[in-house]
Amino acid sequence: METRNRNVRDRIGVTRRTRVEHLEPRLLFSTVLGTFGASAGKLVHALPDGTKLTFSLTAGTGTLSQDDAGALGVSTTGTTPASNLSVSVAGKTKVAPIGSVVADAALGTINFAKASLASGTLTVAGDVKTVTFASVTSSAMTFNGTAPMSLSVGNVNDSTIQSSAPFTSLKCNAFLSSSAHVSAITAPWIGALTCGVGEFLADLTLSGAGAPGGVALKTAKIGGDIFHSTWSIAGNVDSLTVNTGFDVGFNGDISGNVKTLKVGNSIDAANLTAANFGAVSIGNGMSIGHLLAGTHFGADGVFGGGDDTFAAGSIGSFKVRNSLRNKSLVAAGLVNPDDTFPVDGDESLLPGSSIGPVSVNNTLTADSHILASTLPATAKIHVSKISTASDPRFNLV
Ligand SMILES: [Ca+2]
Repeated sequence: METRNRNVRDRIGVTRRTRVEHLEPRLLFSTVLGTFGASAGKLVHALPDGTKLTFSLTAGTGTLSQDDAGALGVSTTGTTPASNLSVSVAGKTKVAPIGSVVADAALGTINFAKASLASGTLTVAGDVKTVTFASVTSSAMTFNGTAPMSLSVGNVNDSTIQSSAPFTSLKCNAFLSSSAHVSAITAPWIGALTCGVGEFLADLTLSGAGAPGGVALKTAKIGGDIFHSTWSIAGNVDSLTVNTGFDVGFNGDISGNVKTLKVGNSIDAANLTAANFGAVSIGNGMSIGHLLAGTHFGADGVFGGGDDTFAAGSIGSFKVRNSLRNKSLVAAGLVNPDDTFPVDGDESLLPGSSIGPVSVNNTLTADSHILASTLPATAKIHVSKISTASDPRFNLV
């Protein structure tokens, strides 16, 4: 093994210097290990370490196969919305890797809480009510139904979830991505998006199609940091709670209104826009952060780039427990013709835009701005009430 690894490294070294080697696409042959289901009963499969996997399906027929690389695949046929597909795991291996799950019709549940989808695919042709995995790594999940469903995916890494069905609930512990825009979630709408303590690095695209009351994201509770990702949400967001914050490389464009935005730590080198914000509170502060009401980021989905559009907007209230620093900008109804920041004198403020009560517990640096055509007469900065009309930080340069 030592020798082989060294050879691989040597070969990579040579390849980098001399040429790009094109590998033949590898065809994996798969062997059927057995069937399970309503008439076939349960199927027990032993992993090389003796761990027993027991597959069951309550209506329809399942087939377990293994490709020549050793990856297990599950396919089902003849299922109905009452079909429950599950695997139990007993032995040394606590979470069994599964390479693929393919259902050619609707299912009730896929209970793979003791399995990980690993370097593979999951495809459900029809509706499915509940899907549970312990983890998902380097995989693509595709849901082709239309009925609302719930999905729990544990720890996710470098994976995509593409769904024509909305999620009443989408839960993860972490949603990582080894580089920007590898992990992604695409769906019509999400009722409750919950990500535990881990980072949430997936691009998030919600079309808002069929969203009840136009609410594309009802509640989001994200424990860890959010960065190097793009959110594009067509519709309203009721409650967006981010325990850590938005960080470098994040752009979020929400076409509708955000009722409540709570950021536990900070908005740093990140950009978030919505038609209107209600109450905004930030536990720490903002640094090179942009929070904009009325702006939309255009076709590129990101702040700037010459394609942003500007409309009137409002921020109900804005509260920061620490400081706004490093050219941070909080604005409602800002027009920025050259679409470049920081504010440099060509901007204007659309009438009918407003920011409500403002409170910054520590510092609002001279290079940071809070801007709207209508501002409260005074704002609380540190221990003082300052007049917004005469303070350059509340006025265009
Ligand atoms: Ca843009």
